[in-house]
Amino acid sequence: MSVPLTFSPEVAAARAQGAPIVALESTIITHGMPYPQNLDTARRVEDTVRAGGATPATIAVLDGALHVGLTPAALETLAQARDVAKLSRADLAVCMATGGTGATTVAATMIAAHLAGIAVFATGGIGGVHRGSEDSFDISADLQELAQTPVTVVAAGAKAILDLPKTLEVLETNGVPVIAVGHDALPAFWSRDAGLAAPLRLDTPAEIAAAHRMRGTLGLPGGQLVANPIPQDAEIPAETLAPLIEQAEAEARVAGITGKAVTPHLLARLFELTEGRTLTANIALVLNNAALAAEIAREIVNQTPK
Ligand code: PSU
Ligand code: MN
Repeated sequence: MSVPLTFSPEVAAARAQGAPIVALESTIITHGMPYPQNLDTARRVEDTVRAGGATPATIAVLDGALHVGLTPAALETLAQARDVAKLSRADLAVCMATGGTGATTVAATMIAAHLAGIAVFATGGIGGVHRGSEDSFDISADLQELAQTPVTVVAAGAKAILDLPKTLEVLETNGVPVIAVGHDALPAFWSRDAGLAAPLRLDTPAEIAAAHRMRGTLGLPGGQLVANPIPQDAEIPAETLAPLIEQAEAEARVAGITGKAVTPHLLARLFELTEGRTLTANIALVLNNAALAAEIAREIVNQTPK
């Protein structure tokens, strides 16, 4: 049985030509940003990929079908939908088998991208090891996915709401290269510098593409995490955010919020506590990542012998 993927006309055309494609996730649309900024951002991210010479493929499950590339109408419907499921590796098959609708996280988007032969994926920030994980065991399935699925994920580092040193340790244990772009420090989503050294540094899309291809040549499973610092004029310094993150975390603990609800809850609370500054920064960094991902996707196509 072949894998049931539904391609948008734009993505189908790019595949037929062997043109560069960039996968995009949909949880950031349904659970990461409020309407209407989510729809506006999703469209601008797609346009940024196109302006960079690649084709955007936003991924989601609609009525049981795994879509790779959404039509403008489907994107709009998803951005306005309520109670959409948040799909990670564990949930994807159940949602499809039961005709459900759901947004894909980094993990589920990587699975779909790989099935569709897409090498590069742009997002905001990956999930990771949550603070207090020694008690909650809350470690995002995104980390396991990076260990096993060969897709290069461009993010602005890991979200500052996470335990970043532990997140780096888990990635290292699982053989995932964490590559900061043009920068020695690990970027922390809303801030350019997490106060930690990045394990690896590369300075050009061509080098990142070559490293992606070399992993394939070596037969190594898993992808790469490309940590692209937020543009300077959009960043919120880590010191400004630290006390607000502590507050949001403490409130979530008291309210008994656990599991998949944690990340969306913290993002929404930080939006309130910063009067929208985290959202403005989030939009800027996603656009920045989409532009870099398009360049990497083009390099991979250029470097691959015909
Ligand atoms: N990046 C954002 N906002 C988000 C996410 C990423 O800017 O909402 C989503 C991604 O889909 C990521 C998920 O995979 O949060 C992680 O969720 P969890 O910690 O439950 O694994
Ligand atoms: Mn989690």
